Amino acid sequence: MKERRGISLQGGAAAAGVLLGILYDRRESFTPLRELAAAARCSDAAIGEALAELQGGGQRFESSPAHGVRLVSPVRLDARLIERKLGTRRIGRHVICFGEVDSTNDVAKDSARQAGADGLVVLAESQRRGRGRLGRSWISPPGSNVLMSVLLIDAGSKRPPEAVALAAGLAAAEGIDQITHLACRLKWPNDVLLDGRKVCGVLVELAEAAKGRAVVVGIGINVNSCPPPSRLPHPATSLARCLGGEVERVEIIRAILRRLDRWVADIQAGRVDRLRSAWLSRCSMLNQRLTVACGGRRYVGRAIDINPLSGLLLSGDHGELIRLPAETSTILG
Ligand code: BT5
Repeated sequence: MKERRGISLQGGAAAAGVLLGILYDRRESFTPLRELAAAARCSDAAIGEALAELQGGGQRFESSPAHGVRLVSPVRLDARLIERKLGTRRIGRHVICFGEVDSTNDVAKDSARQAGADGLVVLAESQRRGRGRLGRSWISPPGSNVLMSVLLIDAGSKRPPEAVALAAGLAAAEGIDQITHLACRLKWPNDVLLDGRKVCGVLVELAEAAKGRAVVVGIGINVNSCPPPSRLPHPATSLARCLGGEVERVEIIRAILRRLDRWVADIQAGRVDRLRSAWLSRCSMLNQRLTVACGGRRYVGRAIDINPLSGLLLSGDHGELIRLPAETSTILG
């Protein structure tokens, strides 16, 4: 490390994270290399090394001899961009981004026994075996969407994963709305909808931690693309389709992690009332007549309550109360 006028000059490797943040903030326009070196407080040579490191990690740049360089959108996900200005207490203390994995939920599960893994966030540009609930698959074209898992380790906690699943769907809806100004709705148990079409799904699974139990919260969001209708039984949409243009993922991910951090803290403290009312304010299912599949059977009735801890409560045709758990229920209509 060299010193110039009292400012510490960073070497190429250390500068890459700083440089990435600067280029991300200025991604709308080109920045001359000289200006980048001054902003990143490093030498011109270190800028060259840092750009090469970022390119090796999959970032793409556009460069012009007259105007400098800029990042090409959508920016490849990088832990340094997600962690920057995150400001959460628990979630996102560690972030890892992969090119391709089988499933981000599997990576998070495999990390559950490691010390200090609580709050880990795993992201991938694509999944070979992305999954939904009950053996279904999650399909996502590579390099364009959010495929994310959050690991929560709670020694001895009796907290039901259902509450975390509702919190994750709500956090996704809130984070998307905050950044895009769209208006996401929620469909019990785990779908986020835009214009009545699925834009995001949540899969919560349990894992063994070194002490007690871990919960893995998987969130898949169609940001810039969604699977073709021929591959899905129900219509889906993407944020880009709703907004009419390509969308960056970094701010959306950060906004979701912040909301999830808050809701998980509430659940941890045994406060689920606010979660319940915020969730219900985005859901139009109460008082509707629903058909629900659960455990190989079909149930029909009017939805009279949705509770983060106990699930959906239906009033059957003969006045009987039917309680259905989030984990194993699917709304058929
Ligand atoms: C879900 O299950 O919606 C949970 C999806 C969770 C995906 C994330 S991605 C990161 C993490 N790692 C994983 O491996 N999974 C999680 P479910 O309610 O069972 O819905 C699955 C159904 O949604 C499928 O059977 C398809 O019909 C449909 N589907 C699949 N891909 C979709 C997509 N991209 N958009 C909309 N619908 C989709």
